[in-house]
Amino acid sequence: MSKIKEIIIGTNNEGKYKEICSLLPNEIKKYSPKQFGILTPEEIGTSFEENSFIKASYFSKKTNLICLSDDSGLEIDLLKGEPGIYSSRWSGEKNNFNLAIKRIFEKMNNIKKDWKNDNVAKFICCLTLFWPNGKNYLSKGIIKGRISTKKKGKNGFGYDPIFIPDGYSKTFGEMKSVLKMSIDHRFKAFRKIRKFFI
Ligand code: ITT
Repeated sequence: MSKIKEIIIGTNNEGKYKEICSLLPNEIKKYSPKQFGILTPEEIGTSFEENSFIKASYFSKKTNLICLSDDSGLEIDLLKGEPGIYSSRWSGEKNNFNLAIKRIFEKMNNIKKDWKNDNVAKFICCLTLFWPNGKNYLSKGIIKGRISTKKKGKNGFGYDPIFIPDGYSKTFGEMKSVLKMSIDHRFKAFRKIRKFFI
């Protein structure tokens, strides 16, 4: 198997782009959709797998490059899995995560008064590698944890300030990014496709 030497990282989310870049070996040439002026396609799938595949095949076909795409999100048990595949859409057109987090707190408070010590959540990431000849490979990673009652920390992006992974007392937003990136859903999904790069 010949190892991948150049790739388009199929995301327009800066936080995800940075994480994926640091998971990939330094020597691989990395492109972003921004460099080609390509927007993310509409995510019309009904699962992380479908949306991840939609993005990878789209960016690969547009650029004739191998694409690695990411579809991810936060599932909260108390909210029956919401926001799930709509995690990005909950932040609105302007990617306002203060708004998305407020909505989460409101919904959780409405369902249960004291959810502080008793709530379960997980981050999910589905990565798709798509080659211009149509070959593709999907891999999924999950990290379990709980929702913090307050936003904490300024590191990371998106829902990081409210997610506390199992085994830790800090949110992803309070953790050093190298620690988050060595345990999270994206890292777990990446482990299974590392062989294509190294
Ligand atoms: P692309 O489709 O262009 O990749 P997006 O932001 O729309 O960008 P998704 O559809 O996969 O990406 O949405 C996933 C959302 O879930 C994303 O907006 C993040 O805010 C959130 N999310 C995913 N992984 C996260 C992480 O590691 N930390 C915090 N939030 C995360």
